[in-house]
Amino acid sequence: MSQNKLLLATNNSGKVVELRELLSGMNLEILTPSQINLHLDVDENGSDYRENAAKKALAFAQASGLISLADDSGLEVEALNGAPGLYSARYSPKPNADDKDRRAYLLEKLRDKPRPWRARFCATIAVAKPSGEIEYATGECVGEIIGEERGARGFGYDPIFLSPELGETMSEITVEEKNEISHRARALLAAKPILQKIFFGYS
Ligand code: ITT
Repeated sequence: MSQNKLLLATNNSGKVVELRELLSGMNLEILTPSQINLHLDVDENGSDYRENAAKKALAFAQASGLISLADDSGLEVEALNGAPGLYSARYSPKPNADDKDRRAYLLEKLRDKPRPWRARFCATIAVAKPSGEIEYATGECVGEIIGEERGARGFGYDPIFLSPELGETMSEITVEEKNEISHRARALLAAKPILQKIFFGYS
């Protein structure tokens, strides 16, 4: 039934893997933009995660006619006064930089700073209806940046983000383990009542 379709308003395949797993068991049909042939690149020019998440969720909801869930997230490093934060996906002077370039740039910025390099991941989830209604949920995950890459899973800054609880980086653990502790998992947990209310009329 079309009422149970939820579009993931993201072009990041790492987020899709995690969100699919987090939403499994909710009796929703999860769709990605590529599955419905929707190619949208939203200008993330908001002044905080909430504004950017809203822009993405709304743009995808209005373009598709489907209820859409966006995640805007970032890594905040204490010694860099919260950078890269909102600019996490664009944090490199190199044109066409990839995740590895951004990790290298972050480590270069941190090299002379005293350790430990405390950091946190933040996520804001926005759920938008095509009519324009938007609801939000947030989550955080505290950890530490380490000076060398460890592990091969995940995406973004995962190989250099150590979870002190686990003693492993976010790239050394499985998706299921990351989904126990991550900022995105916590935001999604807080978003579940919103989805339940929208799709099934209860929370
Ligand atoms: P969409 O906007 O299409 O969802 P994006 O990658 O551009 O994809 P954001 O604008 O929210 O997403 O940027 C978030 C960036 O923060 C992301 O590209 C990573 O560099 C970093 N990040 C966020 N969550 C992360 C996680 O769980 N693990 C590692 N890095 C993460």
